[in-house]
Amino acid sequence: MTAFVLSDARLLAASGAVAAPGAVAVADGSIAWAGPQADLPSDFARAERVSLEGRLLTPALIDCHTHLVHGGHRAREFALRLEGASYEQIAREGGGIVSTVRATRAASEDDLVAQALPRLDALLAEGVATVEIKSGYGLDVETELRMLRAARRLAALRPVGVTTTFLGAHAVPPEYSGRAEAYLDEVALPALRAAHAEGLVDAVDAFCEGIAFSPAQVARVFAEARALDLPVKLHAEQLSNLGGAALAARNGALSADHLEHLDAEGVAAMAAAGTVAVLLPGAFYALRETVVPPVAALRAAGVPMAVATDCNPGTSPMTSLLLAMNMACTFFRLTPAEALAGVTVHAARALGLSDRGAIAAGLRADLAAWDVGEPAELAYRIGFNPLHRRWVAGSPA
Ligand code: DI6
Ligand code: FE
Repeated sequence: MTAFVLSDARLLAASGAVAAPGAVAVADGSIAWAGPQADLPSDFARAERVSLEGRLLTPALIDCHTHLVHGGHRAREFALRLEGASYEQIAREGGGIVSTVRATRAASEDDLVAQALPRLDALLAEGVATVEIKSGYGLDVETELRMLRAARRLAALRPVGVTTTFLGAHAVPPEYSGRAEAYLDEVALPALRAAHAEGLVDAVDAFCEGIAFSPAQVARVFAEARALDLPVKLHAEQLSNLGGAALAARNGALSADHLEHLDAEGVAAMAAAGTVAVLLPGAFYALRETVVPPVAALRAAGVPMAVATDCNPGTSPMTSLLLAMNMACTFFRLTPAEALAGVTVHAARALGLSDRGAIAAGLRADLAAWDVGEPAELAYRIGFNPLHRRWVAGSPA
């Protein structure tokens, strides 16, 4: 057994309380014990010690909603939006998602990996140890699979856990314009089956919106996911209210994401199903939205809230999960403690991962030590990275 003890930490317990001095014993990549240092079991008395000299120790962060793998960028569209064009207008005129689809189809798997790596490195530098990555910029069978293969390769190139999400129902590509059903039948659903057969899919997502797929079309994607025994999640209520979150909840979704236009019925359905609300303040900010997700209602109903970057080239070109935490507090009125839970324990749940997201015996030793005194400092600062060190499955990274 290779064991070591991280000692002299300010230890963020699962309850949100801070034990100081606290210690964590790590054995074979997992947390063997965590608690007040004075209570460290004698079995670990002779293990190697690494003093954290009073630093805050939290679970490593989890970015539970990204489109990290994609070709190109959309800086020109950014400029157009600043001149007054709306996101929906640009999408209807053949820009938006479709322009990233062109760049992604033109990219080889190596290109996609090379373009994604700097974005991944930016996340890891801030203490992230698990990243969810979606497909959805291929919109043809071959490119959807290529994106997912690139995502899997990233996990082999860096110390990070990657979960993949199939998002073939992200947009209707130009060659199927006005024929969303045919696109599902001929491309998205066959691509999902092929990707699943290759072991490339951990979950299935869709974009439920007027400019994307209707609830009835999303239901078809969910039915296919269920047939393959894959969990589902949904981009819901981002730009309008189509009842997507309730549909997701009825399908036992892990999460419903965005939720700016979520209504009381959607909140109740999510609470009843235990579906996590993934808040994406980067997209809210970049689109200069004014309607905020109903955070008070979600909180009152006991819906777990996660926070993620939504890193994507169109609506959230953001690679800082700490900034997403800050924005979730400032724009959406999360407390700093809720923001931290949103990128740890609730983010793990949004991915269906029960082996990480907290500091507790038996979980993966994915840990982050910070040069801060109290947890609230992580969400409070803007554009400052206080990470001291990260451990992924017990290895310093
Ligand atoms: N909602 C979003 O904010 C992104 N995808 C989605 O379903 C936007 C993707 C893009 O504009 O490229
Ligand atoms: Fe997204």
